[in-house]
Amino acid sequence: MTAFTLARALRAGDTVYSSWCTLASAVAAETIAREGFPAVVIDQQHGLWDTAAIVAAVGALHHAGSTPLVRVPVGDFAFVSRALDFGAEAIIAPMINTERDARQFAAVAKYPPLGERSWGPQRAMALQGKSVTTDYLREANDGTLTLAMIETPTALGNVEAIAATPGIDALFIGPYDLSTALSGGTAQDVQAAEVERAIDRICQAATKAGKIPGIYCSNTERALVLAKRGFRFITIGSDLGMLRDSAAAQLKALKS
Ligand code: 3PY
Ligand code: MG
Repeated sequence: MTAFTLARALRAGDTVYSSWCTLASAVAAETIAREGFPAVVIDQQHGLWDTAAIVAAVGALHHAGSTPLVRVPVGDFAFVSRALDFGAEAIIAPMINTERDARQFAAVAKYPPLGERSWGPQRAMALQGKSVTTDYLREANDGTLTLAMIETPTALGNVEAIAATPGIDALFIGPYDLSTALSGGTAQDVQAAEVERAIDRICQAATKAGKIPGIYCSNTERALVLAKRGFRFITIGSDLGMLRDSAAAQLKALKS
């Protein structure tokens, strides 16, 4: 049973590698978790998830002993509290460009006095085996995580203010949007020099503010490199990518 274990590990300074799911399949997410991933992101921004599938996947991940995170669509602050109520223990919010965006995000994710999250975590409490409301209330602000995505030049310019915002626990880099924007829409090179400089700058800003630096990676080699550069919450690939790569490898082997 995961009772705020991701937040505890990251706040203690651990490095955590997470999987990432887009396929709207609770069974696929659970299968990945049962291989031992301590955390799995349910991507509602670009993934195929509807609400019922998210509820099922959050439950399945808890039962598999892995922490469910949800990435909400851009600006969908109402879904932040809903996903936490469903039992997600961390929320990734894309395109957090300003301190105002960061404050709005923190407000819906954290209970008073830090924010104004509305009360109603019955499903989250059930998944954690909690029956006393004040037990959840006392632990939730620290036990759940807000990851603000830094993935535009505007966000880069405001990164220190976003990192300093109370209630924001982590900065999470979207390297593909960042490289698209920094190249003026001409490239998707997440290792271009200016992207690499931005990545290190964001990592430093998070660390300096006492926040967790996080980033999306497309493969394990890159994940290990970025862990050495200071990142502590690192997501790798996606369920769709794993399926495609595995099918391609099988077909290649059959033809050779
Ligand atoms: C990006 O690279 O822009 C992302 O949002 C990663 O999912
Ligand atoms: Mg993005």
